[in-house]
Amino acid sequence: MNLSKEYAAGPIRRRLSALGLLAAAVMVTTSTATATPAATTATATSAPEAAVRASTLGAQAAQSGRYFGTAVAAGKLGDSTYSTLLDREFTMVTPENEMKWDTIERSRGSFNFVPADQITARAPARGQRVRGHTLVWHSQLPSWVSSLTDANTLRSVLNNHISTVMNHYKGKVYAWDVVNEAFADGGSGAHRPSVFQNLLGDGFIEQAFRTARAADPAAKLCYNDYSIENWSDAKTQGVYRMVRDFKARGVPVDCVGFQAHFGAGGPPASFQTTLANFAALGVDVQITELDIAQASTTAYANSVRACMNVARCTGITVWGIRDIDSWRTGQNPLLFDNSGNKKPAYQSVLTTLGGTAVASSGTKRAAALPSSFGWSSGGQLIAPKSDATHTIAGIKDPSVVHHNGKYHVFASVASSAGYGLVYLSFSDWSQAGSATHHYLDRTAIGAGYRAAPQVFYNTRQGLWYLVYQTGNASFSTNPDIGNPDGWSAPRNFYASMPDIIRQNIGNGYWVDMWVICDSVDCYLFSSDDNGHLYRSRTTLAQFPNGFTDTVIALQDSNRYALFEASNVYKVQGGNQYLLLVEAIGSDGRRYFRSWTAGSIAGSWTPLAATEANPFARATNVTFPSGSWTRDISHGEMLRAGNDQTLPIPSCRLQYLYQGKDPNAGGDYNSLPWRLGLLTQTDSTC
Ligand code: 9MR
Repeated sequence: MNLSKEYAAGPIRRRLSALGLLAAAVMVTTSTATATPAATTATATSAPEAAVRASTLGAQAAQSGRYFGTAVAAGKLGDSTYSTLLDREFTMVTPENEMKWDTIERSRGSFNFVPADQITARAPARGQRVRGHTLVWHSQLPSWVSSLTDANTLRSVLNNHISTVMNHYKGKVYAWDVVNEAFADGGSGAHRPSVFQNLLGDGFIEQAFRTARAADPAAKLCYNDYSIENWSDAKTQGVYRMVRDFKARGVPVDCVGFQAHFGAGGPPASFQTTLANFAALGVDVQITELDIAQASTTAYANSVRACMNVARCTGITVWGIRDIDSWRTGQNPLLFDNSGNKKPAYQSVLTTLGGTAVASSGTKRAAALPSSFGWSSGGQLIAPKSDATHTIAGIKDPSVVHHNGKYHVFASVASSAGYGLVYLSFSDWSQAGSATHHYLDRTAIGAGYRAAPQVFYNTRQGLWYLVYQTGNASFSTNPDIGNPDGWSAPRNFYASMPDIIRQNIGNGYWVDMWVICDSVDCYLFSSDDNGHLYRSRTTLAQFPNGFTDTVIALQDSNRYALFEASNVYKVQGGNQYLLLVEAIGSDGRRYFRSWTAGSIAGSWTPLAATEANPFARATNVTFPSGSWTRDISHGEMLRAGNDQTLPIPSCRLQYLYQGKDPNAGGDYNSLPWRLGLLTQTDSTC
C-alpha cells in the first residue's frame, strides 16, 4: 500500500495526484522487470522446472514445501553414525517410544519427560520440527490405566494426561497424534475394543481432540492409524466417516496420519486416491511411519509419489533410519543399511521428492502454475465498520489464514487521519460481512501508523507473527491467533532503513513488508513505490533477528510497473515459488504481475507479467454479481498452510484483494476500498 503522508515521523509528503500519476504511467512505456546482478548471485537457478536438485531428503522435500522425517530413539542419539544421518537428512522427528503413555506417565500423575526431552531439545537448532506420538493409544498403555473400571475416573485421567503432556511441549511440537490406532482391523469399520472405548464409548476420540485443542491451540491435531491406505477397505472408510463427521460438526481435527507399514509390494494402487479423498475433507494428510519390507525402489517411489501428487500431503516420515533401527527385524525395510550407507531406495525417494520420476499410469505429475490466468470475482465481501472512536473510509491490504475452522483476516483501515490495523474472523465467507471488527490500536500493537499486515505461523517458535509497516518493518507475535488482545508490542526488523533502500527510494515510500522462509532461511521483501523490490535474509533459526544482505530482487525503470504490495509464495507439489507485484496500468488502474523462481532468492522469470497477459487485472476477471471495481489491488492468496513457508495450491487459486468504486476519487487515504475474493476459473487440475 502506498501512503500520501508519512505518519512515522515529521514531514507530510504529498503523493502524486491521481491525474499526474496516470499521465506519468502512460508516458513511460512498460518494460519487463529484470533481476539485478545482486539478485542473481546468491542462488542462481534456471527455470523453475529445473530447480537445483537437493542432496538430502529434507532439503529435497522442502523444495515442495514438505518435510521429510524419521522416528528417533533417544537411546541412539549418542551413536554418531545415527545422529549424523539424522541431522543431515531429516527435517521432522517423531520420538519412537518416548512420548507413549507407559514412558511418560508410568504411574498416575507422575510424569517423566526426560527421554522425550532429549529428542525435542536438540531438534530446533538442527532445523527439525517434532511430531508428538502419541497421546491416546490402547497399546504401550500402563496397566494402571487399562485396569480402570470407572468411566469418570478414566475421563479425568485421559484429560489430565493430554493436557499435561501437551502443556509441557507447547510450542515445541508441530503436530500431535492425538489418538492412535483406534479402529479395528477387518471388515467392521468400527472402533477397536480398548479401555477407552469400553468405558467411554465412541465419544472418547472426540473428547481427546477437544481436550487437545484446548491444551495447545497452535498444535496440529492428527488421527493416526495403519492399514487405512487402501481406499475401499472398511477400516479406511470407518476413519474417513469419522473425519468427515468431525469436520462437519467442528470437532477439531487438522490432519490424518497414514502409517504406511507396507509389505514388499508397497502401497495399494489406491493410496493416492485415499490421501486425496481425506485431504478433500479439509485436513492435511501425512505419511507417518513409512517402512517397506525389503525396501524396493519401486515400492518406495510409489509411496512418495502418492504424497507428492496431493497438495495437502505435507510430509513423509520413515519409521527409523538404518535397518538395524527398525522394529521389523530382518526385513531391511528402511533407506539406510545397517552401517548407515544409502540403499537404492534412498535414491529412489530423493528422485521422487524432486518430482522428476515418470509417473506410472493412473497417477498424475504435480501440477505447475499455468502461464495465463482467468478469475471470477464475488461482490464486496468486507466493508469498513466505523465505531465511536474509529471513522474508517477504506479497508485494505488484507492478510488471511484459515485456522481451527475459521478464516482470520487482518487488514489496514484508512481514513484522512491515517492508518491502523483491524482483525476479524469468521467460519464462512458468507459471514465475512457481518464479522466483528477488532481494532488493534486497542491492543499492545498500539495507535499510530501501522499498515499492510501479513500473518503467518512460525512453527519453530510456536507463535503467530503479524508483520506490518510503521515507517520501519515491524512485527508483533501472538500465541493464539483467535485472541486479538494477545499481540505483543511492535518491534522492528531493522535498526533503520537499509542503505540500498535509502539510495534507491527516490521520492517513493518504504512499504509492504513480506516474510517467507524455506527450511534454512527467512527472507523479508519490501517495496519502495519507485520500481524496486528489495529482499533481505536471515536464518530460520535467528528469525526475527539478523536480517541482512539487503539486495534489489527485481527492478523496473517504470516505477509504476513494479510498484508495491509484493507477495511471495511456495507453490505446493513442485519446485516453484510465485512472486506477485502490484503495478499501475496505463489506464491508471491497479493490477498484478507475476513471476516464478526455483528458490526464494530468485532469479525471477516472468509468468503472467504484462498488461495484456496479467496475473490479475480487471481485464481477466469476470464479475458475475456486478463489476464493482476496476482495480485489482493489494491482497493475498488463500494458502494451503499457515506456516512460514507460505504454501499455496497450484490450482483453484483464490485471492483476497482490495477494490473500489471506479468513480471514486480525491484524497488517496479516504478512498472507499473494500475487500473481494477472486477465484481462478481456468484451473487445469
Ligand atoms: O517402533 C516402535 C517399537 O520400538 C515399539 O516396540 C512398538 C511397541 O508397540 O511400537 C513401535 O512403533 C509403533 C508406533 O508407535 C505405532 N504404529 C506402529 C509402530 C510399529 O509397531
